[in-house]
Amino acid sequence: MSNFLDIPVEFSHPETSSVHIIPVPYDMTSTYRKGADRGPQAIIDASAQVEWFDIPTRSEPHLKGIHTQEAVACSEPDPIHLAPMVRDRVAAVLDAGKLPVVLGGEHSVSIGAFEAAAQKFPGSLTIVQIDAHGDTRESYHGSTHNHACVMARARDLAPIVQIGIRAIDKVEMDAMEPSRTFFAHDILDAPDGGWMDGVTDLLTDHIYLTIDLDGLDPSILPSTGTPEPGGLDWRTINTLIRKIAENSKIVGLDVVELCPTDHHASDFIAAKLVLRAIAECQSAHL
Ligand SMILES: [Mn+2]
Repeated sequence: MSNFLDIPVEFSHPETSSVHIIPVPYDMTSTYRKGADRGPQAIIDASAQVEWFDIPTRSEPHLKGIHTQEAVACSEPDPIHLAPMVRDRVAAVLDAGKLPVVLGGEHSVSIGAFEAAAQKFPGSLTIVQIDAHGDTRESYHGSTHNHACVMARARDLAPIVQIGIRAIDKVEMDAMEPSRTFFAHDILDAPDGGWMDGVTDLLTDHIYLTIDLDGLDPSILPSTGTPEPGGLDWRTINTLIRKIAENSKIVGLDVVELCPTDHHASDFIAAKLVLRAIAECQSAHL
C-alpha cells in the first residue's frame, strides 16, 4: 500500500510525522452494498491526485509529516475481535503525541479508536459523529460491535454529538438526546450555519471526530454502502470541521464507509476530506 498523498519518504517517516494514517480495510457486517474493505486503498490511491497545498489554511500539511502505517489485518468475522487491534494502533499513536487518522472500512472500525481516545483522555473527551445514520442500536444481527451499533459503543465511553442524522430506527429515536442530535433536515433548513454554535456549545477539551462519508449528500458522494438523501454539502462539512478544531483539540479522527464504485469523484472527495481535516487540526493545534 503506497502512502497517503504519495509524498516522499522524508515527509512520511514514522518517527518524525505528526500524523499517522491507519488503514483498516474491514467489511464484515455491512448489510446493503458490500465493498468498504476496499475503501482505504481507494482513498490512498485517489490522494495521489490531491494538491498538497491546502488553500483555506494556507498550509502544506505534509511538511509536518504524514506517515501511512501498514493496514490492520482484518480477517476477523466479528468486529468485537477487530476493536482491540485498532485500539492498540491508535493508542500507540496517541501516546506518541501524534494525530491518528483511521481510514475505513465499515464504521465498526471506529470502536477501537473510540476506546483508545477515551482511555487517553478520561473525562475530557467528546465523540463527534458526522453520519446519515444514528448507529445507536445496542445490538444488530447478533453483534454489539456491528456497524449499526458504533455510536451505542461510543456512548458507553464518552458523551456523543451526532450531526447530519437522517435515518434511524424508532427505538433509537426514543433513546436519543435531542440536545445532542443535529438532524440533517434541521441543518438544511438553517443555511446560516447558526446551528454550529449549538454543536460547539457541547464540545469538551478533547474531541474524537468520526466521519461516516454517508453524512455527505449522495449527490456529491454516492459511493457508500448505505446512501441516504438529504445530506451535508462540501462547504458545510468543511466549516463544521474548522469550528470544531478551533473550539477544541481534535485528538483523533476517522473517515469511514467509502464503498468504491466506478464513481471516482467519491474516492477523490474522501481523500480530499482527509487532507482538509488534517490541515484544520494542524492549523489549530499541531
Ligand atoms: Mn452511516
